[in-house]
Amino acid sequence: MLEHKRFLVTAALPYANGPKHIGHLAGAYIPSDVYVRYLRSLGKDVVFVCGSDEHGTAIPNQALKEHTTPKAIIDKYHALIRDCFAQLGMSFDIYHRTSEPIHHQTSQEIFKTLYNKGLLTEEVSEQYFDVTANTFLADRYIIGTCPKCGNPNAYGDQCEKCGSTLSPRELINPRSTLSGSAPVLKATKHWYLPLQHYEAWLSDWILKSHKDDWKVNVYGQCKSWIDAGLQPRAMTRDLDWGIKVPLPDAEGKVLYVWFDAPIGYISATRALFEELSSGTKKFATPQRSFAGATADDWKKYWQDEETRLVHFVGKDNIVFHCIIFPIMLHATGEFIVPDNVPANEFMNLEGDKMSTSRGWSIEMHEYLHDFADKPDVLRYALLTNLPETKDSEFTWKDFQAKNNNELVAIFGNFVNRALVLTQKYFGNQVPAPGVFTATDDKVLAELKAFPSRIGSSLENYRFREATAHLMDLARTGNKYLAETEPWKLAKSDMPRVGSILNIALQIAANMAIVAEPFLPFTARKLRDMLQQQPGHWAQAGSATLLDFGHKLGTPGLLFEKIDDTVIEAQIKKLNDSKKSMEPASQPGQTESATPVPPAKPAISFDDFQKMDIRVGTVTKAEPVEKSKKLLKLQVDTGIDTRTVMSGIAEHFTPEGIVGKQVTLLVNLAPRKIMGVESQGMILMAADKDGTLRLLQPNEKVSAGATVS
Ligand code: B3M
Ligand code: ZN
Repeated sequence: MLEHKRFLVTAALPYANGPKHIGHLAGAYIPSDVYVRYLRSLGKDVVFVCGSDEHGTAIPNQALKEHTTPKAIIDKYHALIRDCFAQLGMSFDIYHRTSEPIHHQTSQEIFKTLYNKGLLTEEVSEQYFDVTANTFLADRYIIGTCPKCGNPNAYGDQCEKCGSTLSPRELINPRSTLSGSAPVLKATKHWYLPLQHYEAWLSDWILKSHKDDWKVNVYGQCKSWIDAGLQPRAMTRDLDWGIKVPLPDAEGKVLYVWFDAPIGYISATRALFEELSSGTKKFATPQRSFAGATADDWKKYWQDEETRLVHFVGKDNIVFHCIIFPIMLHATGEFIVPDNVPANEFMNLEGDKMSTSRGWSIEMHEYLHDFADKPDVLRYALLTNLPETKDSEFTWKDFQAKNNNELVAIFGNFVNRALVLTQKYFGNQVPAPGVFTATDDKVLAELKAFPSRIGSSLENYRFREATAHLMDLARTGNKYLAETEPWKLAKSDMPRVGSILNIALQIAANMAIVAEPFLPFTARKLRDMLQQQPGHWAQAGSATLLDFGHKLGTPGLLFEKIDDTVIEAQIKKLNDSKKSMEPASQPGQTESATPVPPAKPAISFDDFQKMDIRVGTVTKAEPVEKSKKLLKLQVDTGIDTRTVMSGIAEHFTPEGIVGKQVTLLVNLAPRKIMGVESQGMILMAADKDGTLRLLQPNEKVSAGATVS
């Protein structure tokens, strides 16, 4: 798995346009840090880079909102995010910025290489231009009416109400957010990367070579992009914030943010070696010795086939890291391409999508404000719940449970017992091991197997599984103490007590090594308590990490219980912040004055589970005599075909509804309606004006599919 000579690991460069939340941490950051710390513990030659993404419309957009300059925005959020990462133990060798000159230069060089090789195409197209503000408008600066749902404030790239992806030309009555005026179409020239020319190469590289080692979610996304056929993509934009296009006839044009941002990994590596070789430390935070490094060493990490390049990202970044950036790298003919992109899905929060703008999130700096001494608890709660194969969910209750029932009750408890008993019986010195019993042999054999078990999960990017193995090691230690009960033997057989505690302490010393990638702060505390030097992964599994007679430090608590009141306060804070983000209803505003029925009283999950909701297909529909409202439907529920009387005749014709998929409650007690027995109820959404709409899955599903 790890046969490469050296490793370059990247974590997605966060936009410096606002604080980042724990969903970001779970997506790209914590897993990459664990991976890199593991590699370092193995003694591998690894470089870990990250930094701020400071271009794109997101930055000037935020500046408008905060009534300040883009420069002020990136300075503020770069510092905030960098410091939060540091406090959470992210062990980057450099945390760089894309606003740095070396990055502008590197991006322009790569653009020029592609241009000079004749690989970019020039195209003139019509784009919206704001005459008042005298500028072309990025998609986000145009709003108008959504052609799909009628939302009057849809953006040029997306309608946030119905979720449709849009292009500015689709908006009805477009207007500029800069001046409020209607934009006009104006011709403009851009440089495109013809992605379609690289389809064969991509198929070979991803679809053939990485079918088995890339994660299913990543491979699947790549495959559907490639199967759908690739299109030329503009690599430049009309914008005054960004990296200037390095061509004579490109006034007012900058590089597309997704062109320059991934190059940020290269320029960060370049900056790292420049700083290492010159002895300066502006952005570099080297985590190991780079003795003898030269400024040119960055090339080894980017241009030598013996380097393994791994990009950690969230799922919304997959296409850029698996398709567009690799094409750029490959097309230059100078760079290696990633060996893997172990992208995660999203983490939800207390039953809803995490979103800073809706106030439904836990921002890193907020967590650190309230739990400054608990970075590892968050790391652990996230690691045990990573959205590795599908979206996952963070809840404060789970956070509390992971802390109280696992970190405190298992990990911390084991270590504490071993140390306190040694203090009590052996004056805080490691006792001598005696003759091992069968129980001892068994636990030592188990101990020996742990490092490679944890390591193999990590090498396969299965961080949840690796974290579970780590906790199992602590469990093994606890079980050993529970079985051998040294506290009962203290009166009768002190040498045996010594043996047991020697083994327990060896297990604790092993935990200090293998826990380090996951819980670096805890590992350090544990090493202090054991008075142990930082160890290498290769030493783990051993029963002789601590010598007989070795003097231990002061036993303390590694973790402390978190009370219900603390958790309740967090839940309240979350709900309050959501409320404060909701638009205040102003008298006279028709939109917010529209009455929406109030929420019904809460029901239990069990109540909800009693309902059997299925997707079925209407096979037959007929009017009902003497009823204006009812239709008599035959619905194929997958279980059977049954009759359902539905009050939808004013909204659907019989012909219009036959063949449609519908959602229905199949275990509603049968009722006679107009003399016909109705066996179920079709679910509908009632709009403000009373119009009924069918609830359908967004793609066809098989009949009988359950809804939950
Ligand atoms: N800044 C998007 C994001 O933060 C983007 C990533 C760039 S990675 C080169 O999700
Ligand atoms: Zn819409």
